[in-house]
Amino acid sequence: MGNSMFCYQCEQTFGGKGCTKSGVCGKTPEIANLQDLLIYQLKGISCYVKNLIDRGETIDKNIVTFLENSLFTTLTNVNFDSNSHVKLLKESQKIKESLRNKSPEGKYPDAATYNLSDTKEDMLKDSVKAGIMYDENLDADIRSLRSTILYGLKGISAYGHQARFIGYTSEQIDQFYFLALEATTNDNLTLQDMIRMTMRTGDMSVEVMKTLDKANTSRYKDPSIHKVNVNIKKGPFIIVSGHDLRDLEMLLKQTENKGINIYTHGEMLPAHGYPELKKYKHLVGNYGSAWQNQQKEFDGIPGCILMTTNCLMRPRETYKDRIFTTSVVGWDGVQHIDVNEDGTKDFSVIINKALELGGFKEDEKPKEILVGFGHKETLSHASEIVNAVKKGIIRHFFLIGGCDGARPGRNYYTSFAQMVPNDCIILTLACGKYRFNKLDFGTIEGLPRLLDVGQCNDAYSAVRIATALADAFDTDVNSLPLTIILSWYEQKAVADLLALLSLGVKGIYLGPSLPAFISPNILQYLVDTFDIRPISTPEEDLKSSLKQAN
Ligand code: SF4
Ligand code: SF3
Repeated sequence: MGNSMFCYQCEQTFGGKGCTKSGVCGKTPEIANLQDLLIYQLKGISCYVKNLIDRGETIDKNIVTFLENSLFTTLTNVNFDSNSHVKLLKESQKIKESLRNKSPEGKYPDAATYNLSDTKEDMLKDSVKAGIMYDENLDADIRSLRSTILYGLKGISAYGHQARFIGYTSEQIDQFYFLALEATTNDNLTLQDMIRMTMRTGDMSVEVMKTLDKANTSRYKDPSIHKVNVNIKKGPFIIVSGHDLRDLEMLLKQTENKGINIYTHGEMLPAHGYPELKKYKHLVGNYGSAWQNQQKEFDGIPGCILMTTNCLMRPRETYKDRIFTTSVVGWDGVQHIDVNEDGTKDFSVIINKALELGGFKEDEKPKEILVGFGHKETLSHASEIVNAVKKGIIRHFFLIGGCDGARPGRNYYTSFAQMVPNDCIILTLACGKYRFNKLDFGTIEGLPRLLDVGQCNDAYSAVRIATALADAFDTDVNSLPLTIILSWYEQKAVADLLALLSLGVKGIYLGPSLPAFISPNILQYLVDTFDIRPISTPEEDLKSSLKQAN
């Protein structure tokens, strides 16, 4: 022990089975094992909290926040710093003890009765029993559903964290974290119970995305069409990556009139569509492409980068002094911006560093793309869209959503988008779009053929759009001329997938590979119940989705 680990939570997992020596993502066995133990602690805490919930007691919000932050910390590409993990582990033990004192006597699972060791070395030894594969006798399908629920919850925690930071929460989700985690330790639950809990995770994923949509659109107003320059401008700059709009807003405020340009990166691109963010003149554009190109694109740049959520990759030495993390994101040796008691953050170290680095020397010729097709904007064109479909001008819609992986040669989604016939509309969301969103897809009836709905959490917007269109055609979402192609990489995409399934959406094309944590029987269940289709080739899948529709 010490050098081994087991993690299979993301799509790039080693050999499509599990990372056992080190993470393909850069996660060391030490971090992986501390994460296992942290999750074990959260499960233990949840057993006590469930008891309190059952007795009608209210949960301390600090415990909810702690649990949400801890779950988010263990999401792929978020935190690689062992000190943050040890700190969270110690905190978890305090919380556990306080809950234990309030709980009735009884039989609790090992995760609840375990007491954290004092040193990191001993914690690492203990972590063996927290491993996913530790109980060799556990039924493979139960293990599969326990993992699916846990990963769905991790995705939910990321969205929940973002919404809470803006001041929006949902009582249902706050409770669900504990109920679901308790279920993953409960040996009395049957396969049927676990399937129900998995679908419930999907319901809660819809609920959290709805809460986050409310948070974002209340604070920053509904997104509307906006052009974004994807080339650079002269001058000092800070690049903001990740999903957290409030971090971006605070940084925009603190950099006003300082001669610093702010660029979005990756999943922050949709920020340009929000009126209350795009109003800042120094939010000048979007930098770089997909997250997996960051090491090359950040190499030696004369400015700073702020990582607000996933996806962080090992920073090269050429920019380690100018990349900063905040919230739950962390990397050993990379400067972290903490949040103050009142929710504010002080970004002056980044600002000073950006000024010192001097920035880009020249303007590049601007190149613009469009963003901002959230539910409100897109549905403001509903009657044109419906008429165009009725007249046969628009034949089909393709929603190409989800995350992009790091593997080179992942051309399926780009090829697919390029092959979509001219009389069809492509909707995009999340970060899977970066390999094709700068291509020109032209227009159809005055509407751009490529409409970007937003971040991965805007799957909620896509659902709103689909439901409204279904209503307009007097049918249901599954009968619309719409095909959903979902690319999954990390656990937010698991939450998104479960959300769509819980809404009864059928016939989703899922790729680039199937999750390693889905057992053959569970896959069969998903195929039988939801007609989930593993992707094949763009040609085949395009043909079958258009055929299906006719
Ligand atoms: Fe492997 Fe993904 Fe886990 Fe990283 S997060 S260790 S790449 S399965
Ligand atoms: Fe992407 Fe990391 Fe999933 Fe919002 S930024 S999604 S992978």
